[in-house]
Amino acid sequence: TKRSDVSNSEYAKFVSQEVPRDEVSILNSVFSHLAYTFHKNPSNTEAMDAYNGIAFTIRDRLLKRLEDTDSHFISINAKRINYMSMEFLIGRTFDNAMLALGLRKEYSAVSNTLGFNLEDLIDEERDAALGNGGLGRLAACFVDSMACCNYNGWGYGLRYRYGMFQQQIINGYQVEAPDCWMDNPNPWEFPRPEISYKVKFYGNIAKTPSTSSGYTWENAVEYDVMAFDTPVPAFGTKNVGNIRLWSCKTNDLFDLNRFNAGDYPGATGNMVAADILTYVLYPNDNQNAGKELRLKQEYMFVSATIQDIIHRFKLTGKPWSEFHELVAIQLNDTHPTLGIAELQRILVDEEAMSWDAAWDIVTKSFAFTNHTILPEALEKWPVPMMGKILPRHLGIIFDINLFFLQHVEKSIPSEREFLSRISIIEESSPQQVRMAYLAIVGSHRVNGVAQIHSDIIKATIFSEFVKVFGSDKFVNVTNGVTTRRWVNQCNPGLSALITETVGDESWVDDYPKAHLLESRVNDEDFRKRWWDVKQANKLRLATYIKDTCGITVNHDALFDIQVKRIHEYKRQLMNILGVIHRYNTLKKMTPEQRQDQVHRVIIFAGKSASGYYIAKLIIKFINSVADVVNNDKDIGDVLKVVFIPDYCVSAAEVIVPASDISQHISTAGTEASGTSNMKFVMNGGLILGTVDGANVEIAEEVGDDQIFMFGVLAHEVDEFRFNLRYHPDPLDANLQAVYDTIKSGVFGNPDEFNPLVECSHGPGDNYLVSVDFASYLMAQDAVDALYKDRESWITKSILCGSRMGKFTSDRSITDYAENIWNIEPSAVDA
Ligand code: CJB
Repeated sequence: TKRSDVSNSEYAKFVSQEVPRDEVSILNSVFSHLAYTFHKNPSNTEAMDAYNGIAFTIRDRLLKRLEDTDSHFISINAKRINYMSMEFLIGRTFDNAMLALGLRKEYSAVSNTLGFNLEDLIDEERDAALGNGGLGRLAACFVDSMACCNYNGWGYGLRYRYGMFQQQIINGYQVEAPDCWMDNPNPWEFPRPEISYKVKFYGNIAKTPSTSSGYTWENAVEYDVMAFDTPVPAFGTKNVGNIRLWSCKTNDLFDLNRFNAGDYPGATGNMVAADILTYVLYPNDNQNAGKELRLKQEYMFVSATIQDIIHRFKLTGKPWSEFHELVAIQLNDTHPTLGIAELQRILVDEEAMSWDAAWDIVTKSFAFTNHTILPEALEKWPVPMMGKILPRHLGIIFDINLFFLQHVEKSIPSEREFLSRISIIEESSPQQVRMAYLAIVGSHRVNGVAQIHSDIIKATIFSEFVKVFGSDKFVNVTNGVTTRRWVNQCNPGLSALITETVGDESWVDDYPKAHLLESRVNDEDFRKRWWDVKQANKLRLATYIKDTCGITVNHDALFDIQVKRIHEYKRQLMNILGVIHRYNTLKKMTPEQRQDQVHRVIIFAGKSASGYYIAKLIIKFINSVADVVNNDKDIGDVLKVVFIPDYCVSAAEVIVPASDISQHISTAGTEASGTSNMKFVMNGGLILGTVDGANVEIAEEVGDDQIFMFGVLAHEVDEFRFNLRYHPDPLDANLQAVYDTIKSGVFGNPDEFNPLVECSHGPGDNYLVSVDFASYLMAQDAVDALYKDRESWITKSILCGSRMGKFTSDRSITDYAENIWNIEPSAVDA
């Protein structure tokens, strides 16, 4: 008998055992980790140790499921989705994992036995904040849904040593501090040193007629890149997902010669250079900074990922012609677009394939998701920079472009102008590689993230490509959010109500079932409990606000929330100008009249990119207004303004369930989708929004009359911008009064805030704040009026909450699977 046969059969016996689920076994496994992983016993176990000890037992379970899932999909030769994203905004994993495993109660009892409250242990976990905002959170929701829906899907990304910066508010200003999230042990990842690839930069291209492609990439600098796997717990199935994150290895980079010569810092020079590659997440949302280090990060990420995909494919023993039947690669925005050139390079340079055969494989495998039309976000890389760092890829991109333009010339008689408009290479000085164009040309499908956005990209930024490729290549997949985290985990009160109504927990992975709530809209007892759940969530948020900002707010007031990245197009500025209008109006009233008004707490949170001057000034302005309003004795509890610092996933889990109204007020046509709008409504909050992104589809689902919509429409925006520039209307009197208040100096030095005045009216008002201001205030009045009528408010809240079935990310993933990936689900147990 060969040794491997014996151990294989013993191993098969071992893994086929179920891991015990009773409290005593769980406690013993926790003791084992405390003692042998962390060198602790119950008497010297602190909260952090207890969290780690428990989390490592969950990790064991997840790893077993990951192993089972992997073996299952390998055994059936399943196609795999490779979701490539530079960002995964995961947040915390602990609570989510316990719920997914169905062991929360047991773990709660085990925590008590150790002398801790489970809720406190949950707060010990640091967020994995490897993303900026919506795009990164979408990727995390999608990996959750791929696993829960039993698809063979993996996320691929980068393991940043420092995630999204921590935001402190000092004297009202945003101050950034590093997010050292790796300082503590991370139970949710495990290193895979054996999975490592070489990634090359720089060097030159030699013509080598002896090789199949005729080119060799020489004299490059090489780094080793290594995998870390993060299993993704899935609810209602034994499948688990995986996010494979890459990090640079530094072990071979120590320079012994310099070390022996006494140059100790010099000896580590290469190690530092390698490490820096994955040091930091660029904190830009909807903005492209164009930095060389970012280009290197992107390439390191795509090169390791494509090599890993090819490695796995080769293990199947299938011919290259079947590659696209086993591999789907989804580009989450343009950041991983170099993957197209990388796969083409490997196929023609290293696998000796003809250009056309390789290109056929590439275009059948890749698909591309666009998330924005903002010009400043569309990635372009200067040709000289790319030529220096990735000389072979630049050559390949030029060839892709040449063949593409030749094809266009042949198929549609075109003028030079047309060709230069659709060229992947922009003829500027210096020339630039337009990454979105490369992504379109190299993919078989391109999708926007909400219907209005998909329509807009076809009609505007990509319209020429619709002429070339036809309309069918461009599809819509409306975003969604995972109901596991965004209802079940973050809102236990609501979750219990839905479970009771549906009869079991099946709604958690079949969210359309929440429509059953509607049948209880006239049930008095149910209505009262619905209201009480909201009040309890508001109390929880009020406590969080007290703890983080020191401000006392009354949870009986209407909670009006706008939390998202701070960006001009999202118009937090319009919100705070509206707050000043409210303040002015209240000041003019008698104390009795004031007390009669709807009491409001206006809550903001969100980070600004560190180099974004106007967004940072908006944060300071909100805090300056808050200082005045909150300390005005005349105003008291009638109006409070709060800026919660350091918005992140775990903060959102407290904030989202507590809204009465949330604001999604981007200039029409600018917000591709939005996903927090979905989360708020699922949690029984109403929305005040513009006719933009997914607001439009939410209105379709819940009913136009259920949500508060206002503002100009997307197709009117250009004309309004033109008029602001050349034929401005007189300024709205309310807005003028708001400016007068700012200029009076009540909120501090008016000169400091003058740039905000200038960019909210006249020719500087690119996002049409002055145009929408009057209709915004009217919509706010309608919100007040309805809130006074509590019964109507509760009715709307129930109806909206029950009609959100469409917006689960399970539906989005099923759309991708059916319309883009051509892939079937398969459960491990089946
Ligand atoms: N988005 O978060 C980002 N970052 C970007 O750089 C570009 C777009 C957002 O993506 C979300 C997911 O698709 C959208 O819901 C959101 O509208 C968009 O701004």
